[in-house]
Amino acid sequence: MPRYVQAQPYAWPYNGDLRPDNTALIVIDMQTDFCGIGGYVDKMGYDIALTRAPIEPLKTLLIALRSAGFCIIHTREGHRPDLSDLPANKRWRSRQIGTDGIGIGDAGPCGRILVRGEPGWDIIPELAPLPGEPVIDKPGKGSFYATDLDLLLRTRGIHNLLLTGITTDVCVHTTLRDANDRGFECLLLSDCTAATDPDNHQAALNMIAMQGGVFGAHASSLALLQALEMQPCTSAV
Ligand code: C5J
Repeated sequence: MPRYVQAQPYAWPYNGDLRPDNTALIVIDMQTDFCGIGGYVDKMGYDIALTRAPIEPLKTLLIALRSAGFCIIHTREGHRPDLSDLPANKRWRSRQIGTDGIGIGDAGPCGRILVRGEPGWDIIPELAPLPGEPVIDKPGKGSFYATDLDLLLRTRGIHNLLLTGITTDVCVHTTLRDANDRGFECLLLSDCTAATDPDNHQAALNMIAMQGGVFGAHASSLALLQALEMQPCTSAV
């Protein structure tokens, strides 16, 4: 039985029962559009050093959890090339930042922003999914909306989710809240997530821990690996 994770505000999960057959790692939207040069976040004028910060901790975490046989699921936010799954509100809102009126679906430095098949939409090479790891293509911020993620998790008997990726305050939090409502125990790994605004990242962590852990818990990836009695290792063996 693994030791408890020293999570805020309480040990997680309540029974300490974290196993490859009941726990999945979800890596959310580690796409060029959110953390690469010329991607959507870069084009909006945010500092991509912030959204790139989870890359190294995630690489280490993936090596450990893959070698232990945990279920790894990746997500990508994006839309069909004909934009038939891009709601008008999402499109016009995305066009409000900057002076060029360019937003989701429009041409940017890495191709059409958040459009499936475009260079900016794909997952960054450093964190590329391995063959057999499911990739959920989602049109929304949440990973459950209009996807088969819930079905995949329940079919595998997953009860616990380790949430990582970007951005903490948007797609990660939307997924966390929805997962919690669906009955999944959620642990967000704080160093494996990031936001375009560090205060929002911290606020997103605070929101998880309020009311005694209303949405779940958060901890560092190191605390998780220690609780699983795994050594952090920076290269695959
Ligand atoms: C955003 C995301 N921020 N992956 N998407 O629009 O958080």
